[in-house]
Amino acid sequence: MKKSSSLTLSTCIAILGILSIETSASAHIMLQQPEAMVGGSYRAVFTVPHGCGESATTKIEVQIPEGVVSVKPMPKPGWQIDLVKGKYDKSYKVYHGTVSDGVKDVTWSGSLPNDYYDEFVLSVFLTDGLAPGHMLYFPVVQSCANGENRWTEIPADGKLSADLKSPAPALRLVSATTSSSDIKAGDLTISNPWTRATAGGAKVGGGYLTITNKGTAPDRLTAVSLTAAGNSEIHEMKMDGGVMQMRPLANGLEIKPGETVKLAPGGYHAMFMDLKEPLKEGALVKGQLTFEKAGKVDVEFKVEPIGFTGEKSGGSMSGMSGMEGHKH
Ligand SMILES: [Cu+2]
Repeated sequence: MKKSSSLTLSTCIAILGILSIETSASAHIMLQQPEAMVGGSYRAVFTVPHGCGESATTKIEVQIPEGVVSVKPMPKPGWQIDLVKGKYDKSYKVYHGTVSDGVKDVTWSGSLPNDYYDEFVLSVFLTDGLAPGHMLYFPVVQSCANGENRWTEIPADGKLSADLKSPAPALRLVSATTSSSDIKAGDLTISNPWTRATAGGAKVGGGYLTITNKGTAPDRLTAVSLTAAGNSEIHEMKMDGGVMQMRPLANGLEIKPGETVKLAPGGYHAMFMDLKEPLKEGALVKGQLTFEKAGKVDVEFKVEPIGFTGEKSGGSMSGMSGMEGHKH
C-alpha cells in the first residue's frame, strides 16, 4: 500500500465502515439506570438500540435474577406480555411481609424495526438478599424475524462486561443511605459529618452532613458547634447577581417531614470560625448539633483532605473558593 499524507476515498469508506460496525456491535441492550440501592424499588429500563443485524426485533425476554422480587412489567401498546412465575430459592422481606415466589421471566412480543429504538420497563424490588458493591445481571434474549441475540454473558470474577461480545445488562448494587455510622436522634438520621483540613493558619472551615427526617413533623437545625472553633454558624450559599454569596440563616434550617437536607459544598453548610487549632486530615473533631425538637446531638466531623468536595464533587469547588473569600 502506498503511503500518502491524505487519505484516499476508499480508505475513508473503509474506516467509516469499520467504525459503524464497531458502533453497532457495542450498542448492547443495557439498563438505562446502571446503579441502584438494595432494599428498595428500582425501575429497570432496558434500552433496545437495534435488531439482529437488519432484522426486526419480535421478542424481548428478560430473566429475573434471584433476589429481585415484586416484578411488574409496564404494558406497551402493540406488545403482548407473558410472565413466567415460580418459587424463589428462599423468601425475601419486602415492605410489608415476605415473598417466596413471583415473576421469574418476562417476555414482550411485538415488532420493533431495526431502524427504531425502544425501551422496555420493569418495576422491581431489590431485596436485602442482594450484596451491595456487586453487579447484578439481567440476562436478555432478543428474538428477531431472523435470528436472535443472546445478551446473557456474565463476566468471570475480575473481568469486565466490556470485554464480552454479548454481555447481560448489568446493574451496580449500592448500599442504602443508612449506614451503621448514622446517628439517630428522634425522627432524624444524621449521616457523614465532615469538614476539611485547614492550612496556613486558616481560621475558618466548613462543616457538612446529611439530615433525614423520617417523622411526620418538621424539625429545625438551630445551631452547630465544633470544639475546635470559637464560634459557628449555619450558612447558605446563594447566587446573587451572578456572584456566589454566603449568609447566616437567622432562623436555622428546617428539615421537613420525609425530606433529606444536605449540607454540602456550594449549598447549606456549617461555618466554623475562630479555629483554635488547625484541622488535621484524618482526625475526628467533636461537635454538636442542636435541633428544635430532637434536641442536642453529639457528632464527630471527619477531617477530609484539603480540596475534598464530598462524594459527588461535580463543580462544587466554587463553594470552596467562595468560602475562602468569606469575611466575618
Ligand atoms: Cu459560610
